[in-house]
Amino acid sequence: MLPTITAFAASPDRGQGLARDMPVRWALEEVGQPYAVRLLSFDDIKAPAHRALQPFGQIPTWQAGEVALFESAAIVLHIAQHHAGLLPVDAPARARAISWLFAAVATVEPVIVERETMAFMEQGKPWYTERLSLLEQRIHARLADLAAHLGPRNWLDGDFSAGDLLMVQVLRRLAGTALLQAHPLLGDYISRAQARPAFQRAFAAQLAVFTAGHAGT
Ligand code: GTB
Repeated sequence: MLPTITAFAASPDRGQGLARDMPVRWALEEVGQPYAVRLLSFDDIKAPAHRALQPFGQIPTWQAGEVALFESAAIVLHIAQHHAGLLPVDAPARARAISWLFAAVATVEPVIVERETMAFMEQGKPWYTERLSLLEQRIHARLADLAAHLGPRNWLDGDFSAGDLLMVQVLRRLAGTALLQAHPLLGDYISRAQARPAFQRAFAAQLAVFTAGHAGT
């Protein structure tokens, strides 16, 4: 059964692999599972047909047979649980890898997204500079703890896992910022992950959507 995912027909990330179909594509590539993509407009994602799959009117979704899922991390976990390659077989190590998956989206990502949202929505407000600085201090604290854990390891816990995939995807949102440059171990970690052939195939696939949408412009 070929799974079908949804992605933006015209992604606001302009092909940088930051929209949330990217971790799903990457996970599918890691496990060698071919997939189909249904491209949607902003109007499509807010229409009732899509909301039946994704109650918040967002991408991505994942469908295979009777299983329909939303939330990128839940989709990555589902893929990892049903295919070899993204979770250890050993039960304690598997549970730890799942903890890292949740750490990525529940502990590291929220403050990064809060900073992005604030920078977008609150520019010019009297509190802007002070609040930005506070958020950046919180991000630094998370990154410092993550870098301290990573130390000389290649990956968060043993082999590359779904936890690394989501953690790297979260950290990629900070690409090019001083926040990330202050933690070179994390930059190296991202580079190692981005060198994986599965990452490169997923990145190329979502970039091809952007490029096709802008052909001749
Ligand atoms: N928690 C959900 C998940 O992980 O699946 C969040 C899904 C989500 O935020 N989807 C976004 C969406 O559909 C697209 S990816 N938004 C429409 C809406 O909410 O109305 C978010 C995204 C887009 C662009 C960048 N970027 O340019 O860096 C990063 C992330």
